Amino acid sequence: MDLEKSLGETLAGMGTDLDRASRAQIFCALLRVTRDAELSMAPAPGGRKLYYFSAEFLVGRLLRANLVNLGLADEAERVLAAHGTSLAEVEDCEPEPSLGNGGLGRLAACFLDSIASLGLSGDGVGLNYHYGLFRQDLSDGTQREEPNPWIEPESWLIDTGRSFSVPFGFGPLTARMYDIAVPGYENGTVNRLHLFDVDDPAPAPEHGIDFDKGDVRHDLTSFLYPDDSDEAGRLLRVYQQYFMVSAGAQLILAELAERGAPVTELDRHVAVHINDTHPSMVIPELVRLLCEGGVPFEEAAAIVERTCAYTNHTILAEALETWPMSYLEQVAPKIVPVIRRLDALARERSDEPSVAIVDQGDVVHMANLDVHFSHAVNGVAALHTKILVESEMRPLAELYPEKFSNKTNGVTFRRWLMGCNPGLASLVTSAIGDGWKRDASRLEDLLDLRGDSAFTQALLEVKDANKARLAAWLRAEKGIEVDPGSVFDIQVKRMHQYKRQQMNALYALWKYLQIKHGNVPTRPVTMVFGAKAAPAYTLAKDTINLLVAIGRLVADDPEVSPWLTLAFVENYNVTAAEHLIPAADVSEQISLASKEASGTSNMKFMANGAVTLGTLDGANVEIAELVGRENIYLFGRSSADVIGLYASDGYRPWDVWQGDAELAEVLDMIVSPELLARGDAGCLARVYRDFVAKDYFMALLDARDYAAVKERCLADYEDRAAWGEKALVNVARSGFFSSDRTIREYDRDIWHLS
Ligand code: 26V
Repeated sequence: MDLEKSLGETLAGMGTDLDRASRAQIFCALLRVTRDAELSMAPAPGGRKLYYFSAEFLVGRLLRANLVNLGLADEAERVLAAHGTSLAEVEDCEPEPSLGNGGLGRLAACFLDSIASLGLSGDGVGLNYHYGLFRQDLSDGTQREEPNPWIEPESWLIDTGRSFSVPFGFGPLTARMYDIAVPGYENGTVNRLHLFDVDDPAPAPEHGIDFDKGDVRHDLTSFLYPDDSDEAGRLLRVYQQYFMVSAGAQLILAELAERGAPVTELDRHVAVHINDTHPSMVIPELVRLLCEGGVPFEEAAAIVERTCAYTNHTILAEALETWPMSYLEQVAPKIVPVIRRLDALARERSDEPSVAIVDQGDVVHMANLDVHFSHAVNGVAALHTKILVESEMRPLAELYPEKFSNKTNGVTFRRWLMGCNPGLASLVTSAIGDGWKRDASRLEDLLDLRGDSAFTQALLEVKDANKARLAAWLRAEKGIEVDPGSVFDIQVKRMHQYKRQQMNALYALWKYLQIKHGNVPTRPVTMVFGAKAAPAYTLAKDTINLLVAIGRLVADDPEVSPWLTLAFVENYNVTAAEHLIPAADVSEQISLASKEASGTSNMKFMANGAVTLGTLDGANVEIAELVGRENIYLFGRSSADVIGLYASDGYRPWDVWQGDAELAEVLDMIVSPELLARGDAGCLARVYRDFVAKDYFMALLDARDYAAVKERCLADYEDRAAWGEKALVNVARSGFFSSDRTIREYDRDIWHLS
């Protein structure tokens, strides 16, 4: 495509041209040109076709990613530069959808990119949330949630004109199908992300995210994860899930019919992937539809079992979904008898109560349903899969050993290196050629440059440039001042106790006291946080308040502020990540060992030359194996120790702080007059009480080791040449974490698409 010509014609149609158009007009024209080019491109040729069902697709902005994959990014930069602007300026006009919460949703987006880029036939299936998860407002130091509208008159959504009727208990509701094109990387194929929507969506609430949860016909697709603290909210989540899977299942069978195949051949032509338990009702829905098509029940169940596969993303009990049968009777009565019969079939296979689909209280265990009626089940990192098989899902893994496997997560290097870090991408290409763009494992060729001081110096210079760029972005977008000459230590992820942002907060307070006592660091340190808290998760919101208060305390103190900055980046999202990750020196991955299924920001930071400071948890274990102990900073109790402590109920936080005066002093700071003057008394008191009396995720247990290893890490940073080598080894070994590798494994072992 001649981009300049198409862009010129589109702008002419809008009554303007490249020299006169506003950035918003140029964005709009680029969107149209890209989207329309994609519409005319062929889908990946199929053998089997994959449908990847997920409640979340955290796609981020799409203009740059689309241009990269269409091979038009360089030309776009050239054309825009010739007219006095840049892709960075133009893409700032693109609203970012928040169709996801964290790693689960971002993984789904990376997977779609890799599936298309490998030329595989596979579409996403999800919901078109109009106001997303929420936009985070921190203007008064505590999180307030606001709607995040993102659908403008001109958007990436394509109205397919297709719709399906979803049989709810109250009657049928139409699901309209909108598509977003998913182009492969320079391979001419385009897959699709199907987002289902109601016919007549409700307008955004005026303030906050409170809305009428009973008005399902209009509000079903308003928000991702509506508040589930009351029954209406929980029912709405079930409505959302059934809406997604019923429409998706009908689409699958319609496309199967279009291919001229009988429904009994579903598994020969189709692979269905269930991303966590939110889409689990696709199993009974497909069985129901096959039975309607004349297939006997047991045969239908067997076909569906051969079609479906399930990924578990967490071992936290709170996230393993269960639904009272009474909810399903109200929302999706047609699948209730199907679930009861599937439960009976499962009981023929095992009489162990813990693996039943429907328990004695008539509650449906979605993960159990998934394992019984999928042919493949996987965890998302080696350690996570081991814990699933050996403890969390042991009875099921013993029943179906052949179903379980590991698929270590990955990320798309097209967004997370080529897109967000052009400086590093071109340095790498100048050193080893551009084969790594198609095969990230080629990044290992960089290892030959160990000991080449000119190259490590160039690598450090790229990092410095990215830090300066981030500092400018933080000032312009978030009103935050940081010193680009300081060490950038970054923790960005969902706010959760198991991820232990609160332990990092203790480090900040300890460092503050150290500096007050005259122990100033060799170089200033900038601690950066970004995180959204689930709206009903009080302690997570309290921790945000604590971090913001510490940021103020540090900034207000002229003895400390030259040496320490704590910046909390409001409304952390994919766009913020694309600015933060390329600029990080230290990547904070400090979850309590055994609790983080995988983590994926750890992989992105590594690929961008940050060094990990972390526990041996999730994919950190595999990162450590790849880079070697000298290129990662590890601390904390092992997963085996932690699992043992939970089993023996052997952890008492007060034993830790009562025996450690320095730690007790740091804890007292949380409720000191200085912090109370800068934070919310209720929030700070709750955080303090949780630390001293509960500390379920054992932050105090690891706090000393964490601080000691972090100090060693910061000291090592001063040997610039040695640090440059660490960064080099991290980039070079990151190729394993390409989602292309992950998707090849899913295809080889589970989907068999090609
Ligand atoms: C969490 C929440 C919290 C807010 C309210 C609604 C809700 C619903 C589901 C969940 C579970 C989130 C599961 C998740 O995101 N797991 C993450 O999956 C990543 C991709 O596999 C993995 O890297 C992370 O370790 C894991 O936490």
